[in-house]
Amino acid sequence: MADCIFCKIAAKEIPSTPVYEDDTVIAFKDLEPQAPVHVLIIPKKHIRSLLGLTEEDKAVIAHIHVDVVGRLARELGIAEKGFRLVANTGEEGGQTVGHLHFHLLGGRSMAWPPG
Ligand code: DGP
Repeated sequence: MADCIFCKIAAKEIPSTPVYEDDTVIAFKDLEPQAPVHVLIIPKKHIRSLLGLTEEDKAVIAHIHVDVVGRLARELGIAEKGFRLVANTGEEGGQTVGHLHFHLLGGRSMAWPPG
């Protein structure tokens, strides 16, 4: 999608610090980290949010959860103590970038409820 910043990151049109990439997914460091480890995991395909998912997206969403999250958590050293995976959705959910992304946060104790 032309004006989507995360599509541009996936296409390498703007720089990022990738920590994982394959044919359908890229993960990169968040520009405004909220924890010692804070990466964003995105499908390369433009999907506006969790509410934009269709049947054809099941494979990439499963891939992210089954293969990518655990692998990254282990590689980034946050698997043992634990981490948080968040998909802010819509205005009241705190979503500011309209391309589906999962925040993987760790390296400190997380509070609940979130702000
Ligand atoms: P959310 O508020 O859930 O939509 O999260 C968007 C996140 O994206 C926020 O933590 C900051 C991050 N972000 C925004 N623009 C960029 C960018 O150009 N590069 C990187 N690496 N992260 C970005």
